[in-house]
Amino acid sequence: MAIPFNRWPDALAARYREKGYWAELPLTDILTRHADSERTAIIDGERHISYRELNAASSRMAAALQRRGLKTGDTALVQLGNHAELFITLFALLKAGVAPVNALFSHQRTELTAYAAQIAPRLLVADRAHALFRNDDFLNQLRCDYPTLATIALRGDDGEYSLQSMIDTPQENVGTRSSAPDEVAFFQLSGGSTGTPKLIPRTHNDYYYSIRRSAEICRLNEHTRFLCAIPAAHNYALSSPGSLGVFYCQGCVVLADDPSATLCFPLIEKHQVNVTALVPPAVSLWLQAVGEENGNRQLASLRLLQVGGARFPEALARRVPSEIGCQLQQVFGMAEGLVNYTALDDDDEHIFTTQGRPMCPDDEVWAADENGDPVAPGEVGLLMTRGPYTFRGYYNSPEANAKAFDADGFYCSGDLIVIDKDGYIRVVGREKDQINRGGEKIAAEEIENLLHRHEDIIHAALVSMDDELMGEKSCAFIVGRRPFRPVDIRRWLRELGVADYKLPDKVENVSELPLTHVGKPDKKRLRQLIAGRRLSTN
Ligand code: AMP
Ligand code: DBH
Repeated sequence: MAIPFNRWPDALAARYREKGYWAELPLTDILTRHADSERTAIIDGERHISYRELNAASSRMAAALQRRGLKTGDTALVQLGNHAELFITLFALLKAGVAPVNALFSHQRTELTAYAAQIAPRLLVADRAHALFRNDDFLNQLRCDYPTLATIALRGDDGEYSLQSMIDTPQENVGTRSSAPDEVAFFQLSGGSTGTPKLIPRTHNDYYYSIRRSAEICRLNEHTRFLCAIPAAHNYALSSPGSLGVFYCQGCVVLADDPSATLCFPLIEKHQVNVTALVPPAVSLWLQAVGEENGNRQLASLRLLQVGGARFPEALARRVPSEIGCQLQQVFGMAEGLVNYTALDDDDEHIFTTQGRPMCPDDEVWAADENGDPVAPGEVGLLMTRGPYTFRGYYNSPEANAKAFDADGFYCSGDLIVIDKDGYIRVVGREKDQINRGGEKIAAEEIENLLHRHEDIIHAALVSMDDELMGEKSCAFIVGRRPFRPVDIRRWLRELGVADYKLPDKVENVSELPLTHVGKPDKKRLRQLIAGRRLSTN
């Protein structure tokens, strides 16, 4: 059975097909088009995996899954870090027609439970190295909650759940059964601004277009050697053009656990990496490191540095070409779809001061005022968009969709933008209740809900505060029956099982929260308070 999702209206779908954006191919084509290639697809530590091996390994796993009863239209919850198994699993699932949610490795019990609740997975793929899977407690809970969970596969397990044996065991070829190109291939994660993390259905057709077009704009080819040092499952790292864009062009993906200079610089030198993608705080650290001994020399092979995920200050942007010694590209994207790039041959002013232009001629993007009408040219407004790879609705979320879309199907991302006369976009702010912590998004409401579960917390509000390195950090204002130390708050949230990046960086005890005239916490006022006080970080 196909997974239900909000489809594009027929007229637009016909247009996207006619223009060749929707190529009617499954995402597995990214790999199978190179099925016989001996070129290296992935370098993961000491392992070099060729396209032929990657294809064969994912086919064995797909066959094993089909033998265990998984079928087209089923869903999977996957949590793997930056390892080859993430891609083997992704292609295996696509070949078997099973749609995964690829949770980030930093996610914990709260996030995984919320994703599982939405998709009722038939398969779990996870890593014994992750704290949640060191023992079987969480597995047993999932088993209990989802009696239809057919299979569990764990990286690092040599017992009955072994992912490795599923990948390695020869299988009779049962033929692939990927879902149809205009159906859901997998779910992408939204950064969110509401209480529960939302899922974004992505079809083969729309996602494959976004990958092909991104690879074209970034001029990838079979000589591309891409360092993937940010979370590989994230939309940016996966598709802008990311690892999938590199595979499409038969290049090589070098995997790293994190974007630290100490880890990445030697990898860049050793594997002659020529493209990578970072978030702004990582660039700051790289700029610092190149000033130190030999840093720049190790980066000699690097040609293109992409920066996205959060606002990249112009002052830092200007330093990239001279200090890191490569071209800069700004990327402004969202897991919901729309991606903007500065072009490689844009002039410096556009590259340093804008977040680029929409990648597709049929991306419709405009800025709306508070009444939903277009603002005057050059004025600030809310980003509204629709197009051939921008989703039409969160999975199973009619209420959220009623708020996030206008009557014509334009998605409002919550970003405040200015569009210049040439169509270049500048991100100047945000109107969604979200904190962008160096590219990692925190939905304030999700954390506030967890805080409110504490019996001694009467009221809580999470707001952003400026931070030199991260761009933004989070501050929790607490009205409590007693004062709370930051460690108390963080421990409470950790016990509830939430990703570390969502833990408040600062905690402020207050006797009451300022309210807006409609009685909601006045977050603007709270942000001013924290900026004004400049209290020492705790
Ligand atoms: P997500 O919904 O988690 O995929 O996050 C997408 C959001 O990240 C966008 O709506 C922006 O708020 C933010 N973002 C991504 N790239 C940039 C960028 N280059 N500059 C500023 N904000 C960005
Ligand atoms: O932040 C993002 O979500 C993002 C940034 C750059 C993204 O999804 C993308 C490019 O595709």
